Amino acid sequence: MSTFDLFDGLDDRSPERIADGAWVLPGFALPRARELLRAIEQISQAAPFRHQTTPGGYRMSAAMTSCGGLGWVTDRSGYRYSETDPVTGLHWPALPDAFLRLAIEAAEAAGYPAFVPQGCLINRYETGARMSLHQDKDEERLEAPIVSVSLGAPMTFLFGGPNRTDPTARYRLEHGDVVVWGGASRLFFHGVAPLGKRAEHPLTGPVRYNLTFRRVR
Ligand code: MD6
Ligand code: FE
Repeated sequence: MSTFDLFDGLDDRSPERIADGAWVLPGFALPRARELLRAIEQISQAAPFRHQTTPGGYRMSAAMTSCGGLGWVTDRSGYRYSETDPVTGLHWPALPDAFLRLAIEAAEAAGYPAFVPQGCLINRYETGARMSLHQDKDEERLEAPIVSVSLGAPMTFLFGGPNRTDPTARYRLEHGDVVVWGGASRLFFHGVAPLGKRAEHPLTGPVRYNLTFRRVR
């Protein structure tokens, strides 16, 4: 039996390999989705969502917070990982057990059996919010994959190649979908299109959350 047999009965879409080392796992997080949303609510009480500023001075349209040992922050001085939340001055809230188990299981299902995340960045998108094409390269451990979990309203994910100008494929990511990627495509450009005016989900209304689990150091 392969790990993918665990998907039976959860979702009629099959795992899809979108590049060398990169997989979309439809519905992989569905069994834990409510628990994950409750945990996001709790985390955001201790470490509130905020719109960060890029080094170039732009306010990001996605609101962010983090949990675990390291959170991702940006301001006029650059992008980096930080052990503490610059808004509260405190350590980030702990990585909930449900987060940790999901990240490890999803990585394993995608062929990364040794993944243990060091932190989780939480993005919150409201209508019109987006994430322009970028690479995730602030991590020192590029051999580790990134595990990305979508919750709430559906959104269009853009997945390109090693160069910014490479053509991008579009994937609709729904509540409970997980994307895992590393290996040869670890530094591929990607982003999300603006959250649509009518995009919504019964559990979150017109809001999408994205969790990305990372190994940083
Ligand atoms: C998002 N995701 O889905 C934005 N980065 O809201 C990312 O930027 C991302 O999904 C690295 C790996 C997986 C991702
Ligand atoms: Fe990214």
